Amino acid sequence: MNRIIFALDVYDYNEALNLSKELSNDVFAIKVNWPLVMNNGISIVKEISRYSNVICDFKIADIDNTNRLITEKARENNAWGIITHSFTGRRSLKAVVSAAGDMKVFSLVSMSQESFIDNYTDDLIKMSMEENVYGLVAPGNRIDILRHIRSMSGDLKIIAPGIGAQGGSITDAIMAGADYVIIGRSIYSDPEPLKKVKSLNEILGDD
Ligand code: O7M
Repeated sequence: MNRIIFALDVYDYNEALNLSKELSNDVFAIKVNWPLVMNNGISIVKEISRYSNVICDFKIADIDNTNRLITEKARENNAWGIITHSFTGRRSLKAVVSAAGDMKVFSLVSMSQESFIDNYTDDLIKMSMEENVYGLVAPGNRIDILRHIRSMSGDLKIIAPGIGAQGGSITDAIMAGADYVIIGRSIYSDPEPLKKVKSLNEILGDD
């Protein structure tokens, strides 16, 4: 089982495709964020989906109708999952879940940096569970918060950024309850990204 979600935060088309092909067998999913989509268009999601599960990290944070329009575009382009904010409230979250169809919806309930969202994390978890999301985004570098979120979130999958470049430890995050860790710079800035992924998988005891 692979527990790494690779954060493909690059601009360049060829670099993105080459990294996707190279790493796809050794990661659980590839997370695509605005920098890549802004430079290449949404169709890059479909292209990468030929190699790996793709999670569209669009951190959707708008009214219900706009959330629906964004979610539909990710779905049309074969995304496996989509990440949405939840602080915008139930109506907005419902719109994402309903437009997502078979796509997995991950709701962000706490960030890897301190933010005002920290004041509402418990409410956001409860609402996300009531709205039947598939998983939550929780900080892998703020271990007490991650542990608390794990304790409140039942069977929901937790995906956790903040490992490596932001100071978090991959083993601490998994021990605190993350199902998957999101890792970007520590992999794509390494001179040998595949070797790096394999060594992280070894630390986790994953092949
Ligand atoms: O490993 P890094 O620090 O290079 O990359 C971390 C990735 O996780 C990067 O794509 C961020 O946008 C994302 N992320 C955070 O770093 N912190 C958060 O609180 C939330 C996310 C995220 O993935 O949200 C879904």
